[in-house]
Amino acid sequence: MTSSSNRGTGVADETDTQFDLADYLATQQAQVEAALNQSITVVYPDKIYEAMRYSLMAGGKRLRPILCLATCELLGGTTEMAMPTACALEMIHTMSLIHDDLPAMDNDDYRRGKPTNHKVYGEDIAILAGDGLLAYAFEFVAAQTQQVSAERVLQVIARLGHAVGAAGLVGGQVVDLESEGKPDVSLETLNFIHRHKTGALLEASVVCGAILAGADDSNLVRLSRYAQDIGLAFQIVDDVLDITATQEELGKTAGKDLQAQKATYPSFWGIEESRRQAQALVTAAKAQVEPFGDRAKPLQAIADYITARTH
Ligand code: GRG
Repeated sequence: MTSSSNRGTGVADETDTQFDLADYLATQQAQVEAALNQSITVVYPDKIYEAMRYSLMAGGKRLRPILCLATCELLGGTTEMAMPTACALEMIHTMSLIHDDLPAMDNDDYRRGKPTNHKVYGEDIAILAGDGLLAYAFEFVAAQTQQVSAERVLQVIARLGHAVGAAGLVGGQVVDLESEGKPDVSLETLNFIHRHKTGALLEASVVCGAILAGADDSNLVRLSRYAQDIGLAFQIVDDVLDITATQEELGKTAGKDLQAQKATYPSFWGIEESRRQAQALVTAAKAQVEPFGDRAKPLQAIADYITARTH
């Protein structure tokens, strides 16, 4: 029987129990860590594989893989179907962090509580470690995905490419670099930067999970809206934390935005209004997935976690 709360999504309610996010995240993180750990082995030339593993296995919340797994499962797919894509998303995210930290970009010394890749391996190897992870991410999806039709795998690969390139992360990073130090960056430009630099991969995480499970168009639209909202909320909270959290909490240099004279959401709205705007986006995101009923609880709890997080 389909309850009134999930009518139209094609997904039936299964549970009505309290959802324990901490437990869910710990379980999913452990599975992702294990899969990532197996994804890359060190062979000749050792240095590049070690550099790739150094950043990939340096911790991190694993939010993108978890979103992918949660969305695939929401629509009746399995962890096995989504894990290669989940790992690829983390490889892409990690490579973007390595390149973002380079002296030519954001120039940072710490990431995930450790010295950045170029501080350990040098700039040349750090660039190549990023390149290696990016290329391997696509190979990994194509070669490792099982129990999913070739057509869906192809759609996932296209979607990932779109999120990474000039229409996504790369485009967002370019506008971010161009805006640095400028006093007149508009809110529209700031939104463009973050919808691309941060939002595109978060959206791809959700959408790829949905594609793997065979989502229809209306569910893809609904889930995509959910992801866009949490993506922007995530960045607003990131900007607030850059001001309010310590380096120990963040695992990276705090106060970086002010130092680099970057336009941020708090610079437009102040801290309290930024928190309010992030909360409003999270509320909207949760409403998008409400029609899925209890099976949307992981996605709703992850949305709440985005505003509650301290790092
Ligand atoms: C993708 C080809 C290619 C090039 C990279 C450098 C660059 C182009 C883009 C920058 C992308 C970037 C670093 C965006 C910031 C996203 C963000 C908010 C990162 C922090 O994410 P968390 O908090 O980090 O999920 P953890 O460490 O928990 O995974």
